[in-house]
Amino acid sequence: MPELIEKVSNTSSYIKSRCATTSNVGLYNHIRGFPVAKGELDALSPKVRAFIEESVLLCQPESIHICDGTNRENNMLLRILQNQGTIVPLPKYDNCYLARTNPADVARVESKTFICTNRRDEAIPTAKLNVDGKLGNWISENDMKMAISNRFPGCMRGRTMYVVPFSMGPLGSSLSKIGIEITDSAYVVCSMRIMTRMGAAVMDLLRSNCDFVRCLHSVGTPANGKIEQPSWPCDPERTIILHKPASNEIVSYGSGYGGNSLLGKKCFALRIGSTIAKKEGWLAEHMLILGITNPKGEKKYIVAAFPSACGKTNLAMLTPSLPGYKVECIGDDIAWMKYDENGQLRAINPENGFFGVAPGTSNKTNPNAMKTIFKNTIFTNVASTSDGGVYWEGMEDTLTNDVQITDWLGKPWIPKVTKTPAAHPNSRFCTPAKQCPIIDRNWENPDGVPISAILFGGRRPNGVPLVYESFSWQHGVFVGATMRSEATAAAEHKGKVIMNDPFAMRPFFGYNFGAYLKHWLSMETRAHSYGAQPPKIFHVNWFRKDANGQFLWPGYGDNIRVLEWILKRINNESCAKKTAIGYIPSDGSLNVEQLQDEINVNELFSIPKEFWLKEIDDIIRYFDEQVGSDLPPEIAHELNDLKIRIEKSN
Ligand code: OXD
Ligand code: MN
Repeated sequence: MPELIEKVSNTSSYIKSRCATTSNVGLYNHIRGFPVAKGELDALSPKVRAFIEESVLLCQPESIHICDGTNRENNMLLRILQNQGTIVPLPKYDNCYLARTNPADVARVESKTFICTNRRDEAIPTAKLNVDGKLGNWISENDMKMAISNRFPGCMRGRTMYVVPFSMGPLGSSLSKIGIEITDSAYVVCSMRIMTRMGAAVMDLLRSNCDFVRCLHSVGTPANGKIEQPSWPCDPERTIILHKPASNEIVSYGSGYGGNSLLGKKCFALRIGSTIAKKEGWLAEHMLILGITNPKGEKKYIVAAFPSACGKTNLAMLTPSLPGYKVECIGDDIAWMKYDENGQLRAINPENGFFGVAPGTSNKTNPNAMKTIFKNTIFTNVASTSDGGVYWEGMEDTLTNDVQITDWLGKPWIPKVTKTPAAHPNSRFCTPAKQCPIIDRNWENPDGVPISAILFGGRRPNGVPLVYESFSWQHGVFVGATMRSEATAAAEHKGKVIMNDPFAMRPFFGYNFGAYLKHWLSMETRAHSYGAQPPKIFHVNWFRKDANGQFLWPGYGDNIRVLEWILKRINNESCAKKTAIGYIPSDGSLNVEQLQDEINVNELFSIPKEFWLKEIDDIIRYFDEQVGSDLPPEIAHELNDLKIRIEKSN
C-alpha cells in the first residue's frame, strides 16, 4: 500500500464497525465481506485488491462496484445518473445525454494542480525570486499527505465506490499503459468508458500482475446517507489534483469535471505519462495525430501541438478544400510517440474518445465532428432545446423558430436577445472516436503510425507567419519551447492575453520543464543511434489578423494548403526560402489558387523586425524568470542565434 494513503487510513474506526474481519493478517482481509454491489474481489489480482482496500479504508464508501464496461452496466449507471438529476436524456438523438455541472465546477483548475516529488526542482524549474512560477506547482510529500488526510477520510460515505480498470492505448499494445481509477462519480465512470478502453478485459490483463497507475478520485461532498445528494456533487473550495510520479499515483478531490476527474486524460496520459516517457525514452505529448493522403495516393502522418481551444479537434478532422486530398483522424488531443527498431518515430492515440469543446463546432467549422457526436454522447454544460436537442454558439443555422432554448444554467435563452452565452465556453461533448466518419483505419494499430512531421502552433494575431519550418531538430525544440498563444476557456484564465505555452504542455508537464527540453533534445541523438533522422518540425498560425482585425487566412478546410506545403517539405522538395525565423514557402509555392477571398500573402508571411525584437525580449525575460539555470544551453544558444538573425534582417 502506498505509504501516504496507509498513514491517513489505518486508524479508521469505520473499519472495525463495517468489515467482517479486522484482524491484521494482510490487506485484503480488511474488506473481506465488505458490501460489493457488483464484481468479485476474489477474482482480482492482489495489487488491485490492495489498492481497492486502501481506498475503502480511507474513503469509507457504502459499497464497491467493480466495473466491467458492459452495455448493461452503462445503462444502469445512466439510469442512476438520471434519477440523481445529473443527466437528462436528449430524445432528439440516439443514446445522448446532457449533464449540467455546478457552475463553480466548469474547467480544469491549474492553480490547484500539483506534482509531488522529493525536491521541488524535480517537478518545476526554479522561478526568479518574487516571480510567480507558471510552469506547474510543486507539493512536498508531507503536504500531499496532509492534503489527502484533510479531505479524503470518509469522503465517499453513503456513496458507491466505482473501480474503473482502463487502458490508455489499444489493449495489449506495447505502447499502451494501464490505470485503475477509483471514483465515487457514476458520471466519471460513463465518461471514462467513452474516453478509454475500460472494463473486464483490462482486469484480465492485470491478472498477469502487470503494473498500473493508481488514480483515486472523489467529487467530495459526502452524502452521509442523510444529506440530500446534489445533482452535481463537488467541493470547489477544496478541490485539489495531486500527482506523484515516483509511485505512479494520481489523487483528485472536489471536482467532477473533465481533466480534473477523467484521470486517464491530462493527469495520466500527459503528466504521469510524460514522466514515464522520460524514464523509458519516448514522448507523451499534447498533440493531435492525423493522416494525409495526397492526390497521388501517398500517405503521411503528422502530429500537432496547439494549446487548448486553438482548433486541434478541427484540424484533426479537417475536410480538405483542395481536390484529391484526404485527411483521416487518429486522435485530437494526445500522442504517445516512440522510436521503433528502425528509428522511425511511431505514435498512438492513448484515448478512445473525443472530449471536445462544443461552442464553435458546426457544420462549417467541423462537419466530421457534427457527424460524430449525435449518438452515444454525453454533453456537458451546453444549452438544450425544447425538441430534445442541444445548442451552442455556432449552431445558429440549425435553429427553427418553434424551438425554445434553455441555457447551460437552466434558464430560458433567446437568440440575439440574451446577452450571456447559451453554452458555457468550455462546454464539451464526450463521444466515441470510432464514430468519426474519417477515423483512420490504423487508429487502433498496436504498433502506432509512422510520424513524418511535428507541428507547433498557437493563436497569434500579430507578427507570426502562417507557416515556417525549423532549421534543425534543435531549432525545432526551441520553437516548441517558445510557443505563445491567446488564453483559453479550458482553464480558469480570463481574457485574451498572450500566454507562453511551451509545447502546449504548460499545464501538463509532469516534471521540470528544463529536463523536459533536455529530453526532447536527446530524441535527435536517439534517432541517430538507429541511423535515422527525427521528423521535421514546423510552426503554424492560422490566426494572424490585419490592421483592421480581420483574419488574413481563411483557415479550416483551406489549412490543407499549408499541409500540402509541409508534405512537399517532408519529401525534400525545394519550395522554401530562408528567413530569420526559419524556412517559409518560396514565392508561389503555397497554393492560394481559387481561394474565395484574395490573400495578402506578403502580409501573411511578413516577419516584422520590431515585433520579433520585442518577441525575443519577451522570451529572454520568460526564460530568465521562469526557467533560470534549468534552461539547456542549446536552447539559450538558439535564442541568441535568432536575435542575431533578426537584428541583421531588414
Ligand atoms: C483539453 C484541454 O481539455 O487541453 O483538451 O484543456
Ligand atoms: Mn487538450
